[in-house]
Amino acid sequence: MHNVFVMAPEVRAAFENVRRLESHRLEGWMNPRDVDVFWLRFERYFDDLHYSLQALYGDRSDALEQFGRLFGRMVEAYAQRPDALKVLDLERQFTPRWFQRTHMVGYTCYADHFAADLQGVGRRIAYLEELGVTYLHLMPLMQPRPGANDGGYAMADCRRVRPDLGTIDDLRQLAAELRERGITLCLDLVLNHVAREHAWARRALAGEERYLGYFHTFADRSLPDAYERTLPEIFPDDAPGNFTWVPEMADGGRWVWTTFHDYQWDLNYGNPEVVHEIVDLMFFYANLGAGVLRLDAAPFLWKRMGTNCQNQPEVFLLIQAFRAILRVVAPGVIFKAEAIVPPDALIRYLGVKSTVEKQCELAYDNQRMALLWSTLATRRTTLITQALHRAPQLLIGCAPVNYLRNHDDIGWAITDEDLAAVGETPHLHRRFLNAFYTGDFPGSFARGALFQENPDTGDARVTGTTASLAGLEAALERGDEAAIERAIRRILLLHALILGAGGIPVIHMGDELGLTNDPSYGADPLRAGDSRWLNRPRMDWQRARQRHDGRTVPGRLFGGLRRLIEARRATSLFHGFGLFQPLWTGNEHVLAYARKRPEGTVLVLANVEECPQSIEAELPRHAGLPGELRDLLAAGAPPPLRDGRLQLEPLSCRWLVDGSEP
Ligand code: OTU
Repeated sequence: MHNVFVMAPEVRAAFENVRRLESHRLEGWMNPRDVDVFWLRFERYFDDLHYSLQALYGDRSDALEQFGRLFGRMVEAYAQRPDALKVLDLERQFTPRWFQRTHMVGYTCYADHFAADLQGVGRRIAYLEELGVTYLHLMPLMQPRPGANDGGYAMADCRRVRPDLGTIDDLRQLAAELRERGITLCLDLVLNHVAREHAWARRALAGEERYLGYFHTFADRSLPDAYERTLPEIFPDDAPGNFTWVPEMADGGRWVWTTFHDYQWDLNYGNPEVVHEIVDLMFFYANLGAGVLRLDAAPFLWKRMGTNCQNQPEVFLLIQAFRAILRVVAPGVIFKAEAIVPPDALIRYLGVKSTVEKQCELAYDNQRMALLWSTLATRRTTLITQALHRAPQLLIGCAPVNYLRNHDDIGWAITDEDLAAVGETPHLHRRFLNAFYTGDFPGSFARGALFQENPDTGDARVTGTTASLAGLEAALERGDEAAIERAIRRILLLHALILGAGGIPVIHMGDELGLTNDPSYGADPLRAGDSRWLNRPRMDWQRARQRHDGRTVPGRLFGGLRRLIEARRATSLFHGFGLFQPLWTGNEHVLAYARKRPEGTVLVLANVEECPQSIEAELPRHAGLPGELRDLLAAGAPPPLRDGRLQLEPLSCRWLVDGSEP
C-alpha cells in the first residue's frame, strides 16, 4: 500500500510492527479492501493516538500490552461495523464539514416525553422533518438505577435500553430510519460516572480488586479532605461535597468520589482498564448508528490535588485518544463536548494550537446562551457585544452548539472580566438575573425557578422553559394580547440569534410551540428536589395540531421558526466555516454581528428593546455590505430607511445581505 502520510521514524517503526503482527488477523475477518481502509486510517491517526496514550500511560510497565488490547478492540469494532455505516463513514470523510452546513438544525427531547417510546419517536419523524430538524439528541435512554437517577444520567446498564422505551433493536431501527431521512442521532456517552447499581460498582462493592480500581475510593477522610479544599460543589443543595461514605465496602467501608450525586460514582481514568471499557461503549453506540456522541461532564474526567479537578490536561489527552480511535473505526461519528466552563477553557475542547482537529467537533456555547438571556432581561447589548468581542475565534474543523436552554439549568456563565468591562458588579448582575428570571424583579415578564441556591455564596442558577422565561406564561395567564405578542417576538428573536450564529443551533423540545413550565414534578418525591424538571415538560400534541394556524400562539411560533430555518438553509453564509465579527451599533438596544464567508457577508441585526429602534445607515457598509441590501427574513425586501437611519421593529431581527446578488 502506498504511504501518504509522513510519520516520525520511531512512530513508523511502531506502526510497522503492529501491522506485521496484526495484518493476518484482520485479513481473516474482512475483505481486503476493508483492511486497506483500516490501515490507511490507522496510519493517518496513529500519531495522535500514540502521543496521547504514551503521555497518559506510557510509564506503565504493561503499556505495550495495553496498547495491543486496545488495538484488538478497534479491529473487532471495525469488523462489526455495519456496511451502511461504513458507507456513511466514507461519505463523511469526503465531506468533513458536514456538520457545519446551514441545513444543520438540532432538536433535543426525552423519548418518552416526546412520543412515549422509541417506536413512537419513529412515528414522529415527519414532525421533525416539517420543522427542518437534521440532528436529534435523545436524552439518556439506557437503563438507569431505580429511584432517583439524575434524569437518566445515573446508568445501571449503559447497553440496555430502558424497558419502557423499547429495546436495543428499536434503537438501531430508529437510528436507521432517522439516517435515511437525513437526521443524525446524538446519544449521550456518560463517561464520568456510573450508578452505584452498575455492574462495575456492584463488583467493587463486593470487594473485587479489579473493579475497586475502576473508581476513586479512600479508606479515610485524609485525601478527600485535601481534595475538598479546592473542589467546588456541583449540586450544593441536594448533593453537598464530592465524596460519599459507603459503609458496605470492604474493610468497614470507604469514601467514594461522587462529584454529582451520592449514587453517581466517578470513574478512575488513571486506570487504562476504564479506557478499554469506555472505548468499547463508544463502539457500541457508534455501531448502533449514533452519529454524534455527547461527552457528558467531560471536564471532570481527571483528578488532580490542589485543583478544581476540571479541564485537567489529561482530559484533553483522553479526548484526543478517543477521537483518534473513532476516526479509525467509525469516522462518521463526531463528538460534542458537554463542558459548562468559561470560554477560555471551553475553546480547548474544540482544539487549540497543536490540538487542532484532535478534540471535539462540537461544544455547547454556554456563555452565549447566558448572554442572550442577560440581553433579553436588560434590553441592553453592551455586555454581549463586549463578551463576543473577547470570545476566542473558533478553528476550522469545529463548531459551537448554539442553544437557548436544554434539560439543565441556566448558569450565569458570564465572566467577571466582561461584566467589569461594562461597569457591572459581577455578583449583583447575577443576583439581578436570578431575581428577574424568577419573576422577582419589578417589570419582569419571566416565570422561572431557582436551582441549587447556595446560601453560603448567594449563587444560584435558573430553570424554566424558553416560553416561560420569555414572558409567554405570564402573558397567557393574564390574557394580555400585547404581552403575548411581545413574548412571541422575544422567542423568535432569540431563535433568530442562535440560528444566525453559525454552528449547530439546537431547539429544545416544546420551544417551537411555546410550551410553558411543568410544575407537576413537585408531586413526585423522586423529582421534587430537582427544579430542572420544571423545564422538562411533556410534548403537547394537542397544541401541536394548531401549528399551521397562524392565528394561534403555537402557529405563530412554529411557523416563525420554520421560516427562520428555511431562510438559513437557503444561504451558505451561516456555514460554520466563516468569520464571526461582532459590531458596535451606537445604539445600546441593537445587537449586530457579521458572518463573513468567501462568497459574501451576512449582517445580523437585533433590536432587543420593546419599542422601535434605529441605527446609522452606514453600519452595513462597515460590516462589508456597501451596496443595496436585502433582508433574508423579510422575503428579500430592503430594510426601511428613515432620516438616514435603518429602522428596526420592536424585538425583531434582520439578516441583511448584499442586495445586488440574486
Ligand atoms: C451534565 O451536566 C448533565 O447535563 C446533567 O443533566 C447531569 O446531571 C450531569 O451532567 C451529571 O451527569 O453540572 O448542571 O461542566 O456542568 O456536566 C449541569 C459540565 C451539570 C457540567 C455538567 C453537568
